[in-house]
Formats: sequence, structure tokens, C-alpha cells
Amino acid sequence: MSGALDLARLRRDSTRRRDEALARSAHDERTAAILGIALGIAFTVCFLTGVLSHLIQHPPSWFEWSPRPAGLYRVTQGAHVVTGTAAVPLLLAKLWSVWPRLFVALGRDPIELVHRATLVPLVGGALFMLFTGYLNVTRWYPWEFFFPRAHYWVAWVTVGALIVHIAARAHIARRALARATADVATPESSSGVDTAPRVTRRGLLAWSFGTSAGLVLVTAGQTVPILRRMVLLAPRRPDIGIQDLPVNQTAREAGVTEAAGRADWRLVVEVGGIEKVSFDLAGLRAMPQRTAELPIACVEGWSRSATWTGVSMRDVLALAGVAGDRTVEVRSLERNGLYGRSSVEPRVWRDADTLLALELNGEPLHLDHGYPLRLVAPNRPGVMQTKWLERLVV
Ligand SMILES: Nc1nc2c(c(=O)[nH]1)N[C@H]1C(S)=C(S)[C@@H](COP(=O)(O)O)O[C@H]1N2
Ligand SMILES: [Mo]
Repeated sequence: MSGALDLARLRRDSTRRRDEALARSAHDERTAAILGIALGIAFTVCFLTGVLSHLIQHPPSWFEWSPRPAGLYRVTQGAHVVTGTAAVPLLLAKLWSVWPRLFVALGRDPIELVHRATLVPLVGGALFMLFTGYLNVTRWYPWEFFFPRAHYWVAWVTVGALIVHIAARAHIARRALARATADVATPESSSGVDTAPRVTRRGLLAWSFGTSAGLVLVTAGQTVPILRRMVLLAPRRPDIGIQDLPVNQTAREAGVTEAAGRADWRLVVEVGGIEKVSFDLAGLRAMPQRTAELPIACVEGWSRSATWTGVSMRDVLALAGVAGDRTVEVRSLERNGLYGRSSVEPRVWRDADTLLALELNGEPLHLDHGYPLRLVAPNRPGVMQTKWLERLVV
């Protein structure tokens, strides 16, 4: 009997605390709406650029990605990583701000029921996306094969839940933004004992937008040259690396040191299962050389322009008699990795700047950059700029 009474009192107390929290500006609907809009913008840009990156890497038949302008992917993928980074403090602030709202009893309003149910995929998905994205940027892949698929599919779930969330809450946000409300903490509890300083709306927003902008400043330099000096958080500074370019995976890590250094290395062009022609290094160097300024734009957000010299891939394919409408797979000496192969569509290899590169920034390619031969094409994700080539398969 007395246990039941205690329970009732506990419930009354927690309800009172919840209502006091909700009356404070940092937890009110206006704060939730402002953070929600900022998050909505960040997630939308992040989602669209992410889907684009996925389409480029796994193109369905209807999708065509042009090799021009050469630096576009660098911008879209930079925006992907920057908006994802910016969203982290905004999401934390939003969750903290709306937390007391979870303890408001559920009524019978079907919209409210749907809204509550979609909070699970929304919050879970958003945390998962930002966390796995961050792990990928730091190149910590506890689950190498799992990451891209999970990151891609959970994105759709999260955005689906986000659309439902916006539909269910837009009217509340609009109302909260239209009404001018004071940014002051409401008088503290009537008991008068609670005198702890309170976070105001202005304080919370200043913290979240300030932290967000700060994070962007210290990471954007991995792709925006003038911010380069400010890169603190990005795991790789674009101006640090062999031959003035970062290395994502070294020859030793890829297990190709021996094979790439062999004197009898050849590039083989294979058409319909038949080895049509092969080239040694001297043969490739004797062909007309072309130089192009092209960026390596890694999916992890860093990018860096460099000067590449080599043979146009189309010249090599012409010597093998390959027709202009065939997709070509480039294969690396690296057999076991995820990035040992990539597809080069006709509109890409017909571009004269799609190079089988022999030199980087005026020097023979370093082993870690793909010696003896690597692919470098305009407007292409870094993961598809295959290093240590040994075979073109048509
Ligand atoms: N064979 C092979 N090619 C590869 C890779 C790899 O691991 N193996 N990494 C790719 C990735 S993820 C990037 S960003 C670029 C980096 O090129 P760099 O090391 O010359 O800067 O190479 C790409 N080519
Ligand atoms: Mo990459």
C-alpha cells in the first residue's frame, strides 16, 4: 500500500521536474525548431551528396557521371564530409534540448503516435550515420565490407524517418518560430531551493552553432586550400605526403611491393579473354605523353590537386583496337583489397586527360602512389583512381 503511494509521489515529482525543464527556453519548442531546421539542412546536403557518391561508384544503367568539370566530385564530397561534421554538435544539442519531451505521456493522437515511433529510426539512424562516417574518415574500419553498405542503407532509413518527422512536427515548429518568446529562464521551482544556473536558449544555440562552425573550420582545410593551415582534426593534411600528396594505402599495406618493383612488369590489354597487347615501361614512355592537373578526391573528404603525366588511356586502347563504346575494367597488382579494380566508362576513357600515369609532380610515380602505373581520371572518386595497374580488361 505504502509502496503504491511512493510510486505516485515519484511520478508526481518527475512530472514536475519535466514540466519545469520544458518551461525553460533551452528546452522549448522554439529551440527545438531552430536546431531542427539547421540539422535538416545539414542532413539534406549530406544525404544528397552521399547518394551522388554512391551512384558514381555503383552506377545504375540510367546514371551518367561526366568527367567534367574535373573538380566537381572534390566539391560534392567535401560538402558531404563538412555537413556531416557540422551536424554532430547540432544533433547532440537537439537531443539534449528535446530529451524532457520524451516523458510527456502519449495521447491518442495518431500523428503523435507515428511521430514517437519514428524517433527510434530517426535518432538511431542519425547517430549511426555520423558515428560510422566519422570512423571512416579516421580510416578505422572495424568492419571493412560492412561500412559502405550499412552507411548507405541506414541513410535511406534515416531520411525516411526524417521526412515523417518533419511532416509531423512542421506545424509546431512554424508556430514556435512565429511566436516571439523571451529567451529567459522561467522562475525556478516554487520550492525556492533550486538555484543552479540554467542553460538558456541563446547559450545552447551559441554553443552548438559555434562548435559546429569550429569543427568545419578545422576540417574543411583538408579540401579547401586556403584553410589548410587550420586543419587540426582531419586525419590527413593534404599537403603532407610523399611527392606532396597524401597516401591512403601504401604499397606495403597493399602487399604489392615485390610485384610492382619487378623488371618484367607489363601492362596487358585483354579483350574478350584474349591478351591483345602488352606494354613495358619503356614502351609506355615512348608513347606521346600528356600532362594534366587533376585532384585526388578521397571519399573521406580530403582532396589535393597534382600534376600527372602519362599516356592517355584512349591511346593505349586504340593500339589494342578497342571500340569507343566499351567499358574497360582496370585491374591492379593488388588482388585482395577493395580497391584493386575499377570500371572506366567510355565517356571517361575517351577524355584525353584520363591518364595511365607514370609521373607525379614531375617525378616518376612513387611506389606508394601506384608505381609503375596508375589510373588518374578527371572528376572521379579517389577509391576509383586505381594504383599499381597490371591489366586493362575489355
Ligand atoms: N590498388 C589500389 N588503388 C587505390 C587504393 C588502394 O587501396 N589500392 N586506394 C584508393 C584511394 S581510397 C585513394 S583516395 C587514392 C589515393 O591515392 P594516393 O595514395 O596516390 O594519394 O588511391 C586509390 N587507389
Ligand atoms: Mo580514398
